[in-house]
Order: sequence, then C-alpha cells, then structure tokens
Amino acid sequence: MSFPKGFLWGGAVAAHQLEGAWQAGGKGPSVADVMTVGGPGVPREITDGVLPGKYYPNHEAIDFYHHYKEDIALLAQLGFKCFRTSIAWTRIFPNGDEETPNEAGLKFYDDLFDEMHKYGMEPVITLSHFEMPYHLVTEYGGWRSRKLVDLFVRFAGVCFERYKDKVKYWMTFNEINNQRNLDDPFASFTNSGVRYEEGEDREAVLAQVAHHEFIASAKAVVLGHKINPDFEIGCMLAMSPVYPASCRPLDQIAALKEMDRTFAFADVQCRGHYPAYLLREWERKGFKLQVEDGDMALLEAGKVDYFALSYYMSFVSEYDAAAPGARKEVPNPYVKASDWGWQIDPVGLRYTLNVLSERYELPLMIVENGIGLHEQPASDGIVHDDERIRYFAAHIEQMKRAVEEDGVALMGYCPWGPIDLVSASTGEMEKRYGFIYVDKDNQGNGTLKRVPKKSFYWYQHVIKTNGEDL
Ligand code: BGP
Repeated sequence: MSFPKGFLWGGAVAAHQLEGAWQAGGKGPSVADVMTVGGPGVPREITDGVLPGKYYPNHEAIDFYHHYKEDIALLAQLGFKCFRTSIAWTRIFPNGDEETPNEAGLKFYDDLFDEMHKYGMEPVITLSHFEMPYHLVTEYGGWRSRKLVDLFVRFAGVCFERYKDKVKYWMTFNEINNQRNLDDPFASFTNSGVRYEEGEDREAVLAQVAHHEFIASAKAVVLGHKINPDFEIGCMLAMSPVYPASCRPLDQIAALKEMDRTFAFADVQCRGHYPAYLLREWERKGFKLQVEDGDMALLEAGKVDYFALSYYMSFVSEYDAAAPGARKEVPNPYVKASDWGWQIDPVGLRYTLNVLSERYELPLMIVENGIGLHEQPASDGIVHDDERIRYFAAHIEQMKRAVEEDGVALMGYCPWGPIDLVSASTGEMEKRYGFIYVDKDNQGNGTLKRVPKKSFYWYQHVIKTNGEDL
C-alpha cells in the first residue's frame, strides 16, 4: 500500500490552452488571445489587440470547446478520478468589468462539469490560469490597479455560487510566483496583465501587483468558504528547488535566498502574513506598498486549505562575488535537460514535497508535472513515447517514496496536458505533453484528430493499480 484510497489521479489543463472558440458564446478576448506563436529562440509577441495577418494559436487551440465530450470520454477511459481545468474569465465576464455575467459562458462550464461527473471525475478548478480579460489590461493596467481585486472577487463569487454543488476543489491563481523573473515580460503579462514602461522599477511594480493578488485571493477564499464551507480552496505555485552549487557557505546562502523568492508567495497564502525577509527587502529597496486598512487581517483570514504545486525542474545557484545577492544560475551536472532546457530531476520532486510538507503542514496536490517533447506518429499511426513513460515512472516513484517513507500528505497527481495543447511559454503545438496526440502543427494546420499514444495505456494501468505498478 502506498497511495491512499481515493487518491486523485488525473491530469491538468488550462482553458486558454485548449478550449479555442475564442469568440464563441459571447467570450471576450483575453491576454492569451493577443499573443502570437513563438518558436526556438523566438519569443511570443504580445500585440496591441488582435491584429490582422498574425497567427494566434490560442484562438482555436485544440477546439476543446466543441470536442469536450469526446475528450472527457477519452480521459475517462484513462481512468481519471479528477480533471484540473480553469474557467476562462472572459467567458463569464467578457470585458471583466460588466455588472452581470454572461449566461452562455456559465452554461458551458455547467455542461462540462456535468460531463465529468457522468464519469465520476472530480473537477479541480483554477479561477485564473494565465487568463484575464484583455480589456482589464487596456483599461486599468491589469493587476497594477486595486480595482482588479473587486472585479476578480466578483468573478470568483459568481463561479462559487453557480458551481457550488459541482465543484469542491478550487485554486485562486495559477503560479503567480512565476512572474518574479523580471527579465521575462511575458510572465508578468500572462499572470497579471502587466506591461512594463520604459525605465520603471519592475520589481516595485510587481510587489504592488502581488499585494493586490494576495488580497484578491484571500477575499476569494473567505467568500468561497461562506458560500460552501466544504470547499477546499488552494494556492497554486510553481515549485522548483534551488540547490546550492557547493557546500561553500556563500553558495548555501545564495540558494537559500533564491528559494525565499519562491517561498514568499507561499508564505503569504499559506501562513497568512508577509515573511520578515520580504518586508525587510522591500524596505531596503525603498518600495512604498499601497496597503489599505484591514489588508493584513484579510491575509490571515484568507489562508488556503491546501497547497497545489507544479513541478517540472530544479535549479542550481552559485554565489556571485561580482553581484552578491543577484541570481546566478549554473547547470546541474547530475541531471539532464529537456529539448527546451528544463532540467529533469525526479528526486527533486521528493525533495520539494518534503520541504513544502514540513514548512506549511498542509495537504499537497501536484497539479502539474510533465515533459514537453517533439513527437510524430510512427508508421502504425501511434506515438511511441517511451521517453514520457520513463519520465513519469521516475517521478511517480519519487512521489511514492515521499508518501510512503516520508509521510507527506498528498491528495492527488495531475500531470500537465494529458491531451496535447498549446504551450504557454512558446505558443507551439509541437511542444507536446499529452497521453493523447492531437493532429495540429505550429502554424495551425491539422485535422484535430485525437489519437492515444503509447503512454496512454501505461498511465491507464498506473491509475488502475493505484500507482503500484509503474
Ligand atoms: C506551467 C503553466 C502551464 C503550462 C506548463 C508547461 O507553468 O502553468 O500553463 O503551460 O507550465 O509550460 P509550457 O506550456 O510553456 O511548456
């Protein structure tokens, strides 16, 4: 016996990366709808609105909006006990600041959740997964504005009310700790609708943005519990351990400080207050956070019920004498990297689960993990993705040790992108994560036909044996 009975085996996606139908049923444009496709060495372009002559991969994605019955049936065949997806804010409030929600959008998710329940599949729902109305960017500057707090909480409240008998597991935001990479304007745009101005202090902007998101998340948690006390509402953060490059004490401090940057978000959402190290850093840098009366009490009241994490890779930090305190990443000689340079480290997953479990003493749920691969069906029409099988077997093995040997309370496991979908960072279709192949390429050509890969049958067996047989 390793995984508990009722362990939530499943998979995870995000609305904008698979639904397509970007204008169906009155949906408004989201931040994902103004991003073009990237490629090797070419970042996605963020355009000012939707421009003619450009290709926007999220507009159609894999057209899950029209294929969801077929897709849910396939996931049910895999044996999914749960399925993580997000609600596209722009289906419910097309511009984000309307007074009343859009019924056609609400109805779509009603139907989708009913379809999941038909197969005994528990919906696990993210409210904001790299997804917000583009109108909120042009009108308010995204999460720079405190106004977004109320708009988000209204959106959350409408969803909680409407789906209170259909959804038990919620997450407020996806990976808001991702935007801490200040050199990556893409991360802050997708997470928070922030466009930097020339010469502004990006870190100061993000501190304020994060505060607004923390308050919005806490308010949503409080409201959700009021609407249905049985709701389990979690944070969702990207967790990548940062190892010190050596046992040199200065390397240890460099790695510790780098980890703090990741933990800061979790500390606020799980412990209900700002950690001392972050407040001191902001003070030293002269940031003047705009805080309203009652904000700190709200953070305390809006602590999350569980910790959902994504885990893809680990990093290594080295002390940099030329720029002490700055991030200096070095490669890890003990692990290999994927084609996209993500360092593959199964043992790092066990390490991460242990650290989180000890630090927060909350149940954990892995809501993303996986490997992006270049793939094509072989002459028999099947993708023989042995590399993916090896990847998952190694990660599930470490997850099992965390549960069995280390006593980690783990609720479930949802690999990323069980069906091929649009990559968030590059917009490519051909960075494939799925157990199910979808016939579509980076330029949008293809039949959209779904075909199970070899890993489909492997994961099906893993679920059937509750992870015993890898
Ligand atoms: C996470 C995001 C997902 C997803 C995944 C894989 O950070 O939450 O939305 O896309 O990473 O990343 P990518 O699609 O860039 O390969």
